[in-house]
Amino acid sequence: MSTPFSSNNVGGKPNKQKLPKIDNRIKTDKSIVVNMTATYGPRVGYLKIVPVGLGNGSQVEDQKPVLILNKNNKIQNIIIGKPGADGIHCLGGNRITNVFWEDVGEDALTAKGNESEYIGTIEIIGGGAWKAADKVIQINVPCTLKLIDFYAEDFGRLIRVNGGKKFPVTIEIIGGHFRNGTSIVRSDSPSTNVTCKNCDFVNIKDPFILPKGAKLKESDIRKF
Ligand code: ADA
Ligand code: CA
Ligand code: CA
Repeated sequence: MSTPFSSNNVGGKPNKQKLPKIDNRIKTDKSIVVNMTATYGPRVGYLKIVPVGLGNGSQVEDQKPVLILNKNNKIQNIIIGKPGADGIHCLGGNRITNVFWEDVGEDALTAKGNESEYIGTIEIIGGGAWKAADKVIQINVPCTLKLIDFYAEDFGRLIRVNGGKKFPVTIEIIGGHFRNGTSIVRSDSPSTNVTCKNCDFVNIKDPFILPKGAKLKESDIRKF
C-alpha cells in the first residue's frame, strides 16, 4: 500500500504538505451516489470534483454531500474542491483511498445511517484535509473508523462523535500528520474506544476530549 504522505518524520520537524496535482476536473450540481462493485475514481492521477449549488461550505447544517458512498463502496484518488458542501457521506463498509479536501465545507466526511445499527468499518487510507472551520470527520452512527496515514491542517475537531450521543464507536488512527487543530477526537460517548499510534501532532491544543469510561491508547505520538 502506498500513500503520498509518510507519517515517519523521524528526526526533525515534520513538513507541511500540499494537495497533489490535479489531472482532471468536473463540476457537479447533484450529489454523486456511488453504488458499484468497482472502485470509483481514477486508478492513476487525481480527479477533482467541484460542488456547485450543494451548499456554500459554511457552518450551516443540511448542506448536500458531494458524494454518497453506499454500503461497501470504495473511492480513490479524488479531490473534493471548494466550497466542499457536506463532503462525503458513508453508509458503512467503505474504503476511501487518497482522497483530499482542499477546503473542507460544513464537514469533510460523515458516517451515516441508523443510530441503533452498527454500520461496519470505514477505512480512510492516505489523503488529507485543509481548512476545516470545525470538524473534519463526523461520526453519527456506531462504526469502526480507521484513519491511516492521513494529513490534516487547520481544523477544529479532526474526529467528532455526534454531540451528546452515547453509541459505541471504535477509532483507530495509525500514522498521520495533524497540524494546527483544536483536537483529534472529541466524543461524549463513554463507549468510545480510541487507539492512536505513530502520529505527528503539530500545534494541537487538546488532542483527546473524552468522557469517563471511554478508552484511549496512545503510542509513538510526536508532539511539536
Ligand atoms: C451537528 C448536528 C448534528 C449533525 C451533524 C452533522 O453536529 O448537531 O445533528 O447534523 O452536525 O452531521 O453535520
Ligand atoms: Ca455539522
Ligand atoms: Ca455535516
